Amino acid sequence: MKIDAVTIFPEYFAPLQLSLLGKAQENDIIDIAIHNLRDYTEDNHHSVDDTPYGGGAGMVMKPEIWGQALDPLMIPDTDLIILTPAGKVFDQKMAHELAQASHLIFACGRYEGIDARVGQYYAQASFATQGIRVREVSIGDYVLGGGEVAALVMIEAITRLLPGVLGNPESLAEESHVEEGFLEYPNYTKPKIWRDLEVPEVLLSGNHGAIAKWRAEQAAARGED
Ligand code: 6GU
Repeated sequence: MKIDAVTIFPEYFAPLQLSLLGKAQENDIIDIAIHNLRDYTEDNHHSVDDTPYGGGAGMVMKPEIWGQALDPLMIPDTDLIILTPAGKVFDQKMAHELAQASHLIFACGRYEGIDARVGQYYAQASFATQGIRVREVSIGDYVLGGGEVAALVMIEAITRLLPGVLGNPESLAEESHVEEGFLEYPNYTKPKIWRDLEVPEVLLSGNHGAIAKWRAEQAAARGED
């Protein structure tokens, strides 16, 4: 999978070099490129935003600069993800859909967002026929300073679903229960007693049937909260 992210703060993406994501890049399972939006400005001040038509607070990101940055990235079979608190809320189902993609572009807006014509432009039929899709996505019902952290969240959730990214594919299989609406059961490891708190007896029993039943009950009880 190829991933591009366009941002005015490339440094936000430093954590992508860590852990499983760093390994997945070394192993060529994913290819991530971060692009600095300011590199596409042509004025002396490298300005990326301007005042909103119609008035109001805040600034809006200029469409020409986004066009310059995005045009060269727009190859056939691309999902352009525009990060905005007004978008469709990202969930595990969308993570699975996007894990099927061959190329994702994350457009990280700041200020009051990106001029609405940017999404409108790439959603036109001439792009759609090349397999270019546009989605506005939010990661939840709260407001962040910009799309960078949201892009990181999505990249982590999506790429860990790709074959070869997780060290242990069984943890993915077990997780599918979470996605079916069952929440996970509580987990314990050694020691058996920690600060007077004991591991539930059934987990020490070696009775796999009883353990599975207990875990299902616990998971269901967690789901009731
Ligand atoms: Cl994608 N962007 C911003 N600025 N705030 C958000 C968000 C995105 N998702 C939730 N809150």
